[in-house]
Amino acid sequence: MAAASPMPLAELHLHIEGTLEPELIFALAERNGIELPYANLDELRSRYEFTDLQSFLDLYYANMAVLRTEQDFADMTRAYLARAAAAGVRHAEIMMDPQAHLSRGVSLETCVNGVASVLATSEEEFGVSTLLIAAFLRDLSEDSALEVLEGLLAMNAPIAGIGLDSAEVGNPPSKFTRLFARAGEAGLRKIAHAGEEGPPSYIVEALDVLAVERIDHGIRCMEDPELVERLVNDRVPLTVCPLSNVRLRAVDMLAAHPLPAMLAAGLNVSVNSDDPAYFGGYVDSNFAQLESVLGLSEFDRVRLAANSIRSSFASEERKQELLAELSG
Ligand code: ES4
Ligand code: ZN
Repeated sequence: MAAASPMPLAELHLHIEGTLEPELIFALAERNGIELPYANLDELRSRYEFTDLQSFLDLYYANMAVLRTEQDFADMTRAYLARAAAAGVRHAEIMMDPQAHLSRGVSLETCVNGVASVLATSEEEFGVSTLLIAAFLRDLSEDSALEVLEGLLAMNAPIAGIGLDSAEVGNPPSKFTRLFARAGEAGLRKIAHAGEEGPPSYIVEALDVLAVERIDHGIRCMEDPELVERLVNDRVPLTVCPLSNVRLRAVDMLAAHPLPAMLAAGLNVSVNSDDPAYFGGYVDSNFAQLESVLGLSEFDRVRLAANSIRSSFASEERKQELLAELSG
């Protein structure tokens, strides 16, 4: 008997550089003549134990050294789409970190075109409609972000929106007021990581100062009942990443994850994989572990999938198509 086809959903919180699997890191290092500081796969895998967000970011940025050519970015993107399609992902809004490549001497054209060339045919090739989101590193300056955004606009990069990621604490949303205003003028969608390690006030700032439409993570909203009420009333989407939160110790263990409380509060939450090559699994593994550890019901799973589709930036037509598939 064939395996049941997975539930259709949208993945809204995914860093393409976080899909770089250890095997591909070794293959690209070999192809590009790059010497890795690990003798073998097991030695690399032994580094995947994180104590907080920064300890992960250090390895995440270091491993990007193997991404040199358009082909490298394209191969990474193709591998993600194949894996995501198997997990039930039918629409993906994919973040990339251009500044993490520019700082290594890789041009905007190389990194953006490498990813975008594969996204252009993702629906035909993988059955996954896609959008590209340029994320900016909040531990760098706003001027750096503005310069890169202008570069993306000048090259007519096929981006649907901008995001804000990297080291959160000490880098509040208000640091990027001009960046988000400029993105708005350019007609781009706006999202930001907030309330992952940072306090609930960063979520408020992202909404009030940056006018974001969606919050990445947002789990720390649960510490502020007034904020929860606002997020529920305004149906603000929160793209939650359970395995990421456990691996980066934002929560102690999956059994203690706030997702069930967030659902019970009526928040518009979805389940996403964040950096699946680093956190122990793609979106299907996130769901499987939620089911086994938290006893997530069929009702909640369908609600989470519907939330992901409705909270996406896909066309109304595509949303209806996927919602019909979900209920069919
Ligand atoms: C990230 Cl989990 C997470 N948080 C913040 N920034 C990131 N970049 C890649 N993954
Ligand atoms: Zn993230």
